[in-house]
Amino acid sequence: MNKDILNSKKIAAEKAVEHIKDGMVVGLGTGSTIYFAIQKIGKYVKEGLQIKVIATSHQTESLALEQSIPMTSFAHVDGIDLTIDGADEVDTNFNLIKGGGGALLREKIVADASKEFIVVVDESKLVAQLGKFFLPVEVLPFGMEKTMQKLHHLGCHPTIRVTNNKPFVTDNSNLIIDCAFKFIEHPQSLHNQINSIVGVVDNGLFINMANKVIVGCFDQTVKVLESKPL
Ligand code: A5P
Repeated sequence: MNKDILNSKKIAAEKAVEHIKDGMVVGLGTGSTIYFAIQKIGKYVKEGLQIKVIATSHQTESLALEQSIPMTSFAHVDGIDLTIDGADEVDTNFNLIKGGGGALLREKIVADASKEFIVVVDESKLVAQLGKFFLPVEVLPFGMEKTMQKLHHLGCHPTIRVTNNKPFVTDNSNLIIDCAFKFIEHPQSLHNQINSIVGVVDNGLFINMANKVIVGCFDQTVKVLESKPL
């Protein structure tokens, strides 16, 4: 990955970590931006920060454990104070496409359970309209051919995500169908239409969920964007 992009991800992630306070339950997203947040949190934990973390993927869980960050689960906490996560696209209304790393379902569950949801991105992720990035949809393996046809009828080109010549399997033992829409005019209604297809578990549109977007710019400055009240 280009050095400027990596550094922009790093400064955005590290800025978000400044919002973590002692005693918090923190949700941690998945991906290359969150990697930098985990490294910074690990440093603070070693210096005495007292937090508990819920991870959105096995990948994030192992990275957090490598840093000796204390983990917890929904069985042990009532809710999450703050979640920090990346995104694949962010529009001007703070609607997101997520799931490029395949963790969208757990990411949405964690974001939904959070009092505050901060999104961290490099500036290339900011778009006027969502949809240039394919929309990831998590589906049950059973009947996925039928599910895929129904997604096609919504006006996209759907393809099953493949890694190393095998279908990509999520942490929930499901598959990901990447849907190329090119542009998404009405994110909320598309979200609802997709999730009403039998066989779909969830899709990567995160509507009205982010409270703050922290953007790492290529000139190495950081912008903190606050969501407008609804
Ligand atoms: C993981 O499933 C995704 O939702 C990521 O949050 C998203 O793809 C951003 O990833 P990067 O931080 O690697 O760009």
